[in-house]
Amino acid sequence: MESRTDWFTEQSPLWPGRALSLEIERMVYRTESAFQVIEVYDTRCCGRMLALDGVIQFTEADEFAYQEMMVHPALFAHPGPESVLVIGGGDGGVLREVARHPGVREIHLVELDEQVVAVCRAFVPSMAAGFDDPRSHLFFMDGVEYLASCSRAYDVVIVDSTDPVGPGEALFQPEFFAAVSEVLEPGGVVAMQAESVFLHPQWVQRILSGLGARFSLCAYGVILVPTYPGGSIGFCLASNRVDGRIPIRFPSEGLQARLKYYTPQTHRAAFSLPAFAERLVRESAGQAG
Ligand code: SPM
Repeated sequence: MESRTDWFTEQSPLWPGRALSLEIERMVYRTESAFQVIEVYDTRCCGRMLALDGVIQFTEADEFAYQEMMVHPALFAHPGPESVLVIGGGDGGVLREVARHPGVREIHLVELDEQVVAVCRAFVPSMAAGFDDPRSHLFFMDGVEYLASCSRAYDVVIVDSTDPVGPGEALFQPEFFAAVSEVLEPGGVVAMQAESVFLHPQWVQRILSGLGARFSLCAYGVILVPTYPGGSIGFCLASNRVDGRIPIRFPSEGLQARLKYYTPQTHRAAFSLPAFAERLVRESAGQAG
């Protein structure tokens, strides 16, 4: 008897010669926005999944790892963040985590593609919870343009980008890092999606030296995410005053009980790197400026 199985296979020029495949139960939704192909699937092993231009952005099974670590290390390393800017992050996951911080008074999210927000609101309510928080304000525009016209500063800026091909490319340029530094309070912290040190060390180097040219403290950490290629992704914390590797505030008991990845221990541990990665970070710091 013949049985037919459908698989979603993720391929990208950023990781040539390898692919990640997930078995699909059904396609939930597919559309082509002005910027990209947006697809939502139900997978056999990892719940609902969002892909943009064929690249997995999250699955329900492990999205908490990325969202929590893109947010909580930056916010718990800062003495008292009240204003947060999220660039990208149209699926809402990062916003959801920021909204868990009672001390944060305003959260601005700048997303290029309004359709990503609409699709996640409609099909992935677990990710979209933060959109309805009264502290959240959404701006549908290019992040680079938003920064150019921005006349205020934020305590924390989080760059939750896609990969540096397609619409996300502009968010990995030196001009973008400079613009981010202009909208950050002097004691502020930047958290940036910083790719995999195993898969594309050249991009990691570029991000670190680019941020290093603007910020005196720049740290690279690793997040375990089984449904990203290579099973992990990096993030960078940059600041002129704050050492992002060290939590100086801690989740309340209630918040900690709801978190699935972040603890003060995983915060510190994320920055304990394998030797080759440590060397890469050191070399990148040497190239900054
Ligand atoms: N809020 C979730 C959005 C995810 N943004 C990052 C997606 C990166 C996908 N590619 C991973 C490639 C691994 N180097």
